[in-house]
Amino acid sequence: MHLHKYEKVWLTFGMASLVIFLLIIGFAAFWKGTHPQSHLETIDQNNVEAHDSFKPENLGLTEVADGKYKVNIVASAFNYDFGVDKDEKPVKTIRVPQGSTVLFTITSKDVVHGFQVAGTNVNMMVEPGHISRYEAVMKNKGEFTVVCNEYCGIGHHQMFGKVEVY
Ligand SMILES: [Cu+2]
Repeated sequence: MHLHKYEKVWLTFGMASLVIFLLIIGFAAFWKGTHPQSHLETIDQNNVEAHDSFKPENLGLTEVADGKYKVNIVASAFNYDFGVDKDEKPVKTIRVPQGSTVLFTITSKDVVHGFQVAGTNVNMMVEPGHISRYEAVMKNKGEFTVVCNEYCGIGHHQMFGKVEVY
């Protein structure tokens, strides 16, 4: 089989870059122990309440300092648990002022879920046995829908919530 000179050059370049990239990933993962940031913290998925952040009374929105908030959430099929309000009703909307910094901390009790606040930078994979965190500055006013973007079963489309920036 005859290969044109430029074709050979291009093939060699392609193969060589593939090998180089695989070596870099292998080195980072196996020698350096580099993993996605949000996967550093592990948790027992069958006993998430044992972790301070996921105790029922600590779920939902808390103001930690002026303009700084944290939101703790437990995801499960097919619900986001943002805690309960003062009437013991499940919270579905998180309200924060514009410009505030919000740290979202979330874990899953069962299967892989997603946590995306559509229209913002918040977009996490939520894995059982791991804690996912993401801190975001809520720059824009509006109502943002929280959606699960990892197909998690029959009621997947029922997993939602809302973040309201006022
Ligand atoms: Cu889902």
